[in-house]
Amino acid sequence: MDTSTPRKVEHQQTDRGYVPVYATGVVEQPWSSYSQTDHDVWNTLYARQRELLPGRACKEFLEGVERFGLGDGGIPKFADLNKVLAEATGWELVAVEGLLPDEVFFDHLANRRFPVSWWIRKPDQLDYLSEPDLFHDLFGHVPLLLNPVFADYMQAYGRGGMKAFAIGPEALMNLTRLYWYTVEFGLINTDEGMRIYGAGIVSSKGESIYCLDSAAPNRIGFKLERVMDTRYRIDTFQQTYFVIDSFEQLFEATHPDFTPIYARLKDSDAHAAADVLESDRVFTRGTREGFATDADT
Ligand code: HBI
Ligand code: FE
Repeated sequence: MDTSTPRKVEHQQTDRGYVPVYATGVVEQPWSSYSQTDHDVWNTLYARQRELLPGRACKEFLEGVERFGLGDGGIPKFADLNKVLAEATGWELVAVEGLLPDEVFFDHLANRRFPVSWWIRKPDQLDYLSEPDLFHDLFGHVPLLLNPVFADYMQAYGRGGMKAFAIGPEALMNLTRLYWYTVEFGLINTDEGMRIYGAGIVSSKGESIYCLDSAAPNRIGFKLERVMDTRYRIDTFQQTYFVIDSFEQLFEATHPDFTPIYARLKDSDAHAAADVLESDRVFTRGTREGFATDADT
């Protein structure tokens, strides 16, 4: 494990605003240095979401939370979680300082390593912070890595990211939108009804409620090119949620070569986050109540 002190290489405009980005960033989880306040923040956020998510999050996510024992009290040790994860799907958590350059991030995913920020937010940041912290990454992203199909999707996404990075910034933007509308803010249809699987939602109390209960946002059936060609917002709840029918559908969407798709999308004006198209499979057309009207990302 490269534990060299990560250098802040620059501040980078990312999908969470303008945040420091680290060259490599892989460090040891400094578990013994967490304060009681840090453990209390984890326990508070965990208890809040554990109370809220049954009936909202998909069962695969809730099963993952239980299998990891994320609620056993205090911040979990990555080494303990990695024993469970390695055996289940061959993934490994690596502790990082924070957001990584896209190509570094993709390389981790392509090699079944998931970067998890080692630090946790402060008590006065319970409801919003600009960068992904330990709770967002660990509670939000890691439970689904126990699901073999979703784990395969995440690796395929990383491989796709490496290719998109080599093609250029427009391809990368298309792929970042795919991550945003699935891994971060995705919904899934189940026999019990629409459920959440996106990490950005399950790690947020407000959006865990809003994404299913509010009449304001659209909920539209997932289609790869539609998602890749749709802008998003980083500063508000989502204006559109895309809904998959299964994780198999998501994984199969990554099978074709994306190069011709990038070529088709290169000259098209991306759709606004709130748009609904004639060709959309519309589950709910939002009222747009409270929507910001300034430009999307
Ligand atoms: N780095 N550590 C970390 N975690 C992320 O979620 C992350 C990242 N770098 C880039 C990135 N996400 C986004 O560009 C994704 O949309 C690819
Ligand atoms: Fe995330």
